[in-house]
Amino acid sequence: MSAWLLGRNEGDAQALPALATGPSRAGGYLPVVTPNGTTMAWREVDGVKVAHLVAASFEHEFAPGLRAECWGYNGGTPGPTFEAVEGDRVRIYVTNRLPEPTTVHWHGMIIPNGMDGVSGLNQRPIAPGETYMYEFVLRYPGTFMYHSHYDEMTQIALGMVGMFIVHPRRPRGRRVDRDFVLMAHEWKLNVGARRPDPNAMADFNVLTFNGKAFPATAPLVVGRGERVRIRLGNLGPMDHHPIHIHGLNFKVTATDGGEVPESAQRPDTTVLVPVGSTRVIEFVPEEVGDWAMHCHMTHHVMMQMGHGLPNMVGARTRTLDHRMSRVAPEYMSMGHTGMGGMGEMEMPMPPNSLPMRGGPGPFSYIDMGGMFTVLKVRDDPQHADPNGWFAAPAGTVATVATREALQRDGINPEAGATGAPAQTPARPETQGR
Ligand SMILES: [Cu+2]
Repeated sequence: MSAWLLGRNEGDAQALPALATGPSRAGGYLPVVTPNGTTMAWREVDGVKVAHLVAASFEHEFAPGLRAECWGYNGGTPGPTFEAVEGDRVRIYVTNRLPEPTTVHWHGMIIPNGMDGVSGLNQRPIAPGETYMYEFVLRYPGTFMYHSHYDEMTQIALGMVGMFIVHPRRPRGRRVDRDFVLMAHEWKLNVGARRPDPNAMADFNVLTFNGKAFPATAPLVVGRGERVRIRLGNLGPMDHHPIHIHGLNFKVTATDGGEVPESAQRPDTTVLVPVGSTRVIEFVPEEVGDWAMHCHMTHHVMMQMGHGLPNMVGARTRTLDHRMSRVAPEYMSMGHTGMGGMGEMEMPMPPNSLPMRGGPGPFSYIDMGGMFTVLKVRDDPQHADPNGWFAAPAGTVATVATREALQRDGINPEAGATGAPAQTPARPETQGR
């Protein structure tokens, strides 16, 4: 990575790039962090920032135990995050090592038409083995993306996506202390399959942030009182993702179309990130802890096994289990009391598959997986262990109600919600009588 990439907002002139000639570079910028990902390295040639993208197939790990042959850039999906400054001239070489042609489109950028990358419309597709050159000036700052624009259904579904951040030449708006890039994606990977299915139009079963499904998503560690920016992007095939963060509220400060005027920013706790869009959110967390950050679509915090199951909730399974035991002694009906806890069961799994959800947590199994990560707000983020859990002060964790507390507050667990005796006692049908 070039030294100038380390320039920060503090205006440290020593950290500035050699080609920083204009006064506007004097501010430098705070580099973005792409959890589980990488930042593209530039080479400077006569004042132009030069980079090389290689489109190829590679083996990608969504989470330990789940791998697939994906397509992407420089061995990653998403590809490396581009990061540059408004006004920069960039020259990006694209080598195609895929078995079919490809192109790269610079999503949201206003550049000469012939650089826009739409196969057939703006250029001839890049044949396998060829290297093309894109060159343009980054006229506007913002949070943009890049992706294939040839055989989009296949290539985007297989992972040909990435983010492109352009910092303003003259820093403006409120300075942030943390700046993250998170790209949502969705995949259809049949249990035991080696490749994601690009023909899927629904029923995606692996949901990812920056190519990883929880528990493989790296947590975001931030400080209490810090101003945090998260640049969300979505180039999944079909689904919009309502991204929700616990323990704080944020404002959408920009999209891939530009900045949102302050007068139009409203507080929110969930932001919908439509396919083909970026949403930039900013917030200042005031409460320390481990806060969930996830897509709020319940099927997007599931893994492969959580889909396509028969509805067993409330089923009386005793007879079924008895009959099945004659042909399959190991057989055990599941899901008739609800599906919580399924992810943590020690069950034999088919090769290359993950249970329906989840990962280990500090109290018990966390039964969300997929598009889920943890925002770790700490008083001392510099020294926080990213893998460590929040140590909650005594008396601040929900726990079982004591008899004394129940009596003190006049709560009768046997009574209905209104305090009147319950009309229907808990039904024993789930016991399979
Ligand atoms: Cu979602």
